[in-house]
Parts: sequence; structure tokens; C-alpha cells
Amino acid sequence: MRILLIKPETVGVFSYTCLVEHEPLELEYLYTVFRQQGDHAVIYDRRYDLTCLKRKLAKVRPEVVCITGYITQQKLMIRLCDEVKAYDPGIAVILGGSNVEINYRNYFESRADFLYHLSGVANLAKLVRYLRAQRSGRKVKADALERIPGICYRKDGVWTVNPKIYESPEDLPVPDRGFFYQNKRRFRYLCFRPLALVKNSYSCRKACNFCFCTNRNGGRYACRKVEHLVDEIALLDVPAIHITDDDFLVDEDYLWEFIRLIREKGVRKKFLIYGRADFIAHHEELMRELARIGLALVMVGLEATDDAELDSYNKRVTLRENEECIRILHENHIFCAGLFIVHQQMTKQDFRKLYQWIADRDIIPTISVFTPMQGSAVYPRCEKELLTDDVTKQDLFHCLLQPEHMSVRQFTLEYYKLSLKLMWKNRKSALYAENNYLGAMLYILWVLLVKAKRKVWF
Ligand code: B12
Ligand code: SF4
Repeated sequence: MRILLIKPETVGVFSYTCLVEHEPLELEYLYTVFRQQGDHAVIYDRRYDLTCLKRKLAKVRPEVVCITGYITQQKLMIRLCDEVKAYDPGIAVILGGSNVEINYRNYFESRADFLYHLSGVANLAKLVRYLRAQRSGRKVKADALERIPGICYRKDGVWTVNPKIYESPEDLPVPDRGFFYQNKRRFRYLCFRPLALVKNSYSCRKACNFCFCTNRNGGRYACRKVEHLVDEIALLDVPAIHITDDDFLVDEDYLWEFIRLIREKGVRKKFLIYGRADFIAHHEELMRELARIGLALVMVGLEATDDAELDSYNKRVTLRENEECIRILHENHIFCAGLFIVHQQMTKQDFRKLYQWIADRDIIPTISVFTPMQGSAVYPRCEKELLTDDVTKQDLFHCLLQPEHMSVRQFTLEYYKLSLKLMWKNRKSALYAENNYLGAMLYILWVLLVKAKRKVWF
């Protein structure tokens, strides 16, 4: 079968930067699954491929179209689906990805044929085998669709939701990186370039109440065998690897074995990971060894600068642990990419205090606005108070709840002031050393032109 795999263009603030760009690993996985069963799959990454949709459809003549996307791309995914169906209603459209996995009901109004609400891809192969059999006129069992877990489909015009199953990333194939190698020079995280993504786990064992990721895979954490992770890393021809696990620093024994295998295989790469401050604070020696084998940056959710606020997020980390974490990363020359939250109870003075707290420490921060993202634990409590139901705004950069001490406009101003001041303060950091700011400005112009072109030729 001919299958077109679509990654929509980036939406919002992220679309204007080329300083953080990642390969479409989710589509590389789908591509691998389809190729392994003899289908002809084509990746259409609309971030880089400016061909308009109709022309792409005419060229590939797909029988199946798969569309991925995040919450901010929900409307775009639905629009792409509509356009595919308008072009040829006979094309089967499957929607999937992080947002569909949890918020699949948001897509019930779309013209999609199938919604795929699992973390892995094993059952996608079953679905496509079903479609192939159906198209070739072979007899399919009446309950064939009912037997595929984790999909939604219409039965007599009504959406049927098959139950979820817990999966393990051990079932993922080794992704075909053909697309990655063809476009390698694009992919980077600031000074780390070229950079590959490696997916090693689903979900997270902790339960921070603002977190969407922890609820994926039915809320059950699962990770790959460490030898499989290291084998995949060793094969990658790239100097830097971003392990996308929501928390890579979970198990001490696992990490010591990771260190041993990386050394044994002579792997020399830089690693970027997500980790928790409490783990780092209590495992100084392990962090030192991780730094020695190439750990270069940890994105760590520091979130707040006092214990009460940390408790309010159910973070289960203390301010003391945050401070220890910052010290340990600093002493081991690991970038501390600290993630912080500004919340709607903050006063102007709180913004100033937060600036000073961060500026006094060795942190390269990213500040998010407290966002009750649909799919997180806090969402049901805050849903009614949301100032907008536009999911495009759930990008962690918008103020979606009424601030207590100022208007939304003032809050947004304070937020951008804080972010820009911190960026300016860190402008000489080695992390930004490779940034070409003139190039970045020209890139913004290019994005504006592309957006204008897409208004006419979608
Ligand atoms: C790396 C990353 C990024 C990268 C981009 C990566 C990329 N390839 O485009 C950057 C830093 C640019 C980024 C930006 C943003 N991100 Co981000 N990001 C991630 C992160 C850490 C890893 C994603 C990844 O590449 N995973 C690897 C792939 C292989 O895994 P996967 O996406 O889970 O896909 C699997 C399945 O879902 C399935 N699948 C995927 N697509 C499809 C499609 C079909 C049809 C099928 C059948 C199956 C399928 O196959 C894969 C196999 O396991 C996740 C965290 C997480 N746990 O997912 C957040 C995450 C995806 N990001 C998120 C968000 C909100 C954003 C932003 C909107 C805001 C922000 N401030 O970060 C922007 C928007 C960018 C945009 N595209 O418009 C949210 C999405 C929530 C949601 N409801 O969708 C996540 C979950 C984190 C969070 N805060 O909760 N992100
Ligand atoms: S914020 Fe991080 S530690 Fe907390 S639940 Fe989410 S992934 Fe886990």
C-alpha cells in the first residue's frame, strides 16, 4: 500500500526559531513499521517540505494517510484531514501522536477514519494489514477492528473506542534514520548539532499535577533494556543524542549499567536528557560518572523557588534538593537547563524575585506559564476557569487563567520581560555560542513568507 506520513508545520512561537529543531522521530517509526511489512511509505514533513498538500497527494497517490501532531496542532491536523478527504474521500486517514493518545475525543468531529490512542506502534501494523485486506477485496472477519486495541473508529456512524493497553517501548523497532541522515544538518538543540532523538521509555512514575506526559501509556512507566538503548546509540552517526524520556534518571542500577556499556562500546557522544532534581541531589557520584561519559545537559523541572509552591504542584522535591541539583550539575560542567513555572497568583515583585533567584545561579532557564493542559491532572479542576478553549494556546507561553494581581496583558508582559531578561543575562553562555542571530532573523522572515504562501497554496 502507498502511505503518506504527515508531520504538520510548527505552530506558535516555536515556528519562528531554527535554533531548536528535531527530527520527526514519530514518523520515522511509522515509516519503519510500514516498510517492514512491504508498504511504500513517504515522509512529508511540512516544516521543511513546502510542496502544497494537493500536489503531494497527486504525486504519492496514497491509499492511507497518517497524520501526527501535538495539542497546539490539533486544528491543523483536522484541517489536513479535511483537505485529504476533500481530495479523495477513499483515502483512509489515521490520526495519532501524543495529543490523540489522551485527547482523542477532541477529534470526533473530524473526518478521520481512525484515531490511534496508544504510545507504541505495534497495533498500527495490525490496522494497516486490515486496511490492505479490505482494499484487496479479501474477506475480513466481522470483528477484525474490534480486536485491534487502542483505536477509535466509526461503527454505524458512531465512534467506537477500543480499550487501551499498556505497552513497552521494547516493542518499538529500531527506527530507519534515512530521513534523519538526509536532513541531519537541520537538527539541533542550540550548540548541540547535529542532534538525534532516541526514545527509550513511556510515561513517568511521578505525578506532578500539571504534567501531561505522566498520563501517557495509561499512566504506566515502561522503559527499554539498557543494552538495546546503548546498541541504538552506538549505531547513530551523530555527535549528540537527546534521549527523550520524560525522566531518564529513574533507576540507579540501570544508569550504572548504561555508563558501563557506553564505555565498553567506546561510544563518544554528548547526551541531553530530562531528569529530576531529587535524583540528582542524591546521586552525586553517579552524576559525575555520567558527565565523564558525555552527559552535557539536563533539562530539570525546578519549577519554583519555595517548598509550598513545589508542594502545590505535587512535585515531591524540596527547594534544598533543587539547590543541591544546581550545585552538582555546575560542579560537573553539565548545563542545568532549568524549567520554571510562573503562575497566576504572582505579583510583579514575585516576577522580580524569580529573576534574581535564577540570575544568581548557574542555570539556563526556560520559563513556562502555568497551563492546565488538557490531559493533565489539574485540567478538570481548572477547565471551567479557562479564558479560552483555543487549544492552540496550550503551548505553555500563554496565560490561560485570570491572574490574581494584574490583567492578562500585564501578566504576559511580565512573563516576556522575565524570559528576555534571563536570555540576555545568559547571552554569553556556551550553549548559545553557535547561534547565528542574523541567520535567525532571516529565518523569521522566511517563516512569514512560508505562512503567507500556505494561506494561498495549503
Ligand atoms: C522533543 C519534543 C519537542 C521538540 C519537537 C520534537 C519533534 N520531533 O517535533 C520541540 C522542543 C521543538 C517541542 C516543541 C513543542 N512541544 Co514538545 N515535546 C518533545 C518531547 C520531549 C519528545 C517528543 C518526541 O519527539 N518523541 C519521540 C516520538 C517517537 O514519540 P511520540 O511523539 O510519543 O510518538 C509515538 C506515538 O505517539 C506514536 N505516534 C506519533 N505520531 C503518530 C501518528 C500516527 C498516525 C500514529 C498511528 C502513531 C503516532 O508513535 C511514536 C512511537 O512511540 C515530548 C514529551 C513526550 N513525552 O512526548 C514533548 C511534547 C510532545 N511537547 C509538547 C508540547 C506542548 C510542545 C509545544 C506545543 C510547546 C512547548 N513549549 O514545548 C511545542 C510545539 C511544537 C510544534 N510542533 O508545534 C507536549 C504535547 C502535549 C500534547 N497534548 O500534545 C509534550 C507531550 C510535552 C508536554 N509538555 O506535555 N517538543
Ligand atoms: S513533570 Fe517530569 S517528573 Fe513530573 S510527572 Fe511529568 S515527567 Fe514526571
